[in-house]
Amino acid sequence: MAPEQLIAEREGPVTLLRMNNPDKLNALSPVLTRELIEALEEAGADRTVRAVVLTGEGRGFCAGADLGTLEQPYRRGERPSLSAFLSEGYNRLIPLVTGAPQPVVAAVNGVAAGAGVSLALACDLRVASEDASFTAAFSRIGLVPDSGACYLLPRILGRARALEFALLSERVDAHAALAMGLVNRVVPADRLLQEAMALARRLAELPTVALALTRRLFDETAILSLQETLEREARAQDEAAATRDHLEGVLAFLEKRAPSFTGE
Ligand code: T3D
Repeated sequence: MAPEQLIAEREGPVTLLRMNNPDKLNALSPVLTRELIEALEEAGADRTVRAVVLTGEGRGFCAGADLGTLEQPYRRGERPSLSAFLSEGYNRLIPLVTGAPQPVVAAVNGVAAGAGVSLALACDLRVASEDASFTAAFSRIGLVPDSGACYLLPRILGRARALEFALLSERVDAHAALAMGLVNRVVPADRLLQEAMALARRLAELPTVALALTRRLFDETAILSLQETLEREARAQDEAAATRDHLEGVLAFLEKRAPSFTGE
């Protein structure tokens, strides 16, 4: 069945995923969540995909959970389990981003709220349009940050800034987001996709396995001692060293030429 709320395109080694539920600022409806999961599973299984770019259609990047899905049960006085909803949806989606075998770049075109911020934070790098903005949003509706935000926000912003962002749910514009370290770079709106794709193409030329292992080490070692970190690094180094790209990198250096990485 053709995707309804996600447009997936392939440009050479880069897969471009456009969330396409613009009337709701790309809120994560059950359909969009499922389609994102399927598209990321597909990209993850394809070794020729060397980078992924995630963006939104219209004026939103992603407004988080589709609150419309809660309207009917809440008006009927029912309180469906949100943890069950999370387990089936976002808790499957986020690890597909943070654990993708290739780098994932968020091209944040507009507002990101709630789980939409979590989704952007789960990506390896964030390029924001000057029109982008960010709000935790959870506290405004009496919820706690979810979809990995409690892990990602303090690590990316530091505890004090993360708490301010999460507790107050103020709307932070693109330049303030850059100053906070929430995004890696800000570009004019009309250049966003061009810049994000150029960054993705650059990443796609790098040794993909080593990049994914680097990200995994950063995530795993955050809660480990230095000694445990040294051991994890050594084990991962054996995995990286077994790749063709490692061999190519060393030989290229010794032969004083540019390396040609293939992701193998
Ligand atoms: O199951 C669970 O819910 C648990 C999981 C929770 C994870 C979460 O993500 S909780 C947080 C959910 N998200 C929010 O609370 C954000 C809600 N939206 C907003 O606060 C604002 O819309 C924004 C700050 C994102 C943008 O504001 P603004 O003024 O630029 O746009 P707007 O006019 O509010 O929104 C435009 C339309 O999008 C509007 O529809 P309409 O009136 O034109 O028909 C609005 O209702 C719709 N929309 C925006 N966000 C959502 C949404 N529709 C459904 N769900 C949304 N999250």
